[in-house]
Amino acid sequence: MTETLWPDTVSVADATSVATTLTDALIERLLVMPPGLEARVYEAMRYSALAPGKRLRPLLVLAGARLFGVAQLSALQVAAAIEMVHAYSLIHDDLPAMDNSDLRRGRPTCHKRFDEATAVLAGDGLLTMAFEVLAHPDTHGDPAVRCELVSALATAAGGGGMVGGQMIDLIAERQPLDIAAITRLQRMKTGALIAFACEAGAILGKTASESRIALRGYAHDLGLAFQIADDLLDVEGSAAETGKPVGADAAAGKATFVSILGVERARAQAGLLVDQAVDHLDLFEQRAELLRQVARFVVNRRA
Ligand code: GRG
Repeated sequence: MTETLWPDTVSVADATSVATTLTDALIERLLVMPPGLEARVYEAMRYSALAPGKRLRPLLVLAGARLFGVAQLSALQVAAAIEMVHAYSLIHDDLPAMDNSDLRRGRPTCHKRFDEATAVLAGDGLLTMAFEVLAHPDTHGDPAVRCELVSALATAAGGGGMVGGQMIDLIAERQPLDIAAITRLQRMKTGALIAFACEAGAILGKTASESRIALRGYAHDLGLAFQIADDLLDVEGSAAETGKPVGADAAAGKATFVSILGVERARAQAGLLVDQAVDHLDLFEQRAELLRQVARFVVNRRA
């Protein structure tokens, strides 16, 4: 059971360390290198999915699953699947056709380390494998639960979620967006996947709607706070801290929360969102302390 992963009073750093070790071990196992020529795409998938990132989404899955006493393997399967989708999105986002970025997670991007075609395939491979993992009986004994997870992740990652948000983000380079449009874009681009991570434990635990609504509210505010923090890092952070180029949004002339609100108001808004996120967790009492700490970590992070 996930209860044994860490005590209620665990720090974000210690829980992240556990989440990273266990999720990466499972991804290593799922992405075992085949003997044939297709091994190259597996090498690229492993290169990106196992690169040092924060593993925020796996941490949210495990922390949420723990609230409902979900089996550890079930939660880890979902953690691995969502990190695969996240890694795919970063690989494709870095391609010359999109952000054309050379640095990710402190390393050369996938297309720089391999080549563009391999990077496209590595992203495709990770995206499709995520659904193979969710559909596997190890994820849950009940096929209806597996089906719900597949559907929820597809909705979060697809045209009405991350992919749609990325489309609007590309359009935003040539067309100014107001704050409402930027909020919608970010809720789709980054918020939807974070929301899936927060709700997955409730799906696995076949939980009553009140808990799910609370987690959805938490995720809604957390996702936006996360994005504002990301915008602030793009202005105030360094490549050494974030492991990716900074200043990219301003260079592309893209409107962000920070360019519209200014640094101080954006920071204040992120703080308000975190307070709101935390308020949604009251019904879980002390058991949600880690999720409260994660929300505070998200806005104070330097990477
Ligand atoms: C290509 C379909 C497609 C989507 C790309 C997520 C995304 C959409 C692009 C990433 C660009 C970006 C910097 C978005 C801002 C928020 C974000 C997702 C940052 C990266 O996530 P972290 O900070 O990364 O959790 P690590 O490396 O720590 O996992």
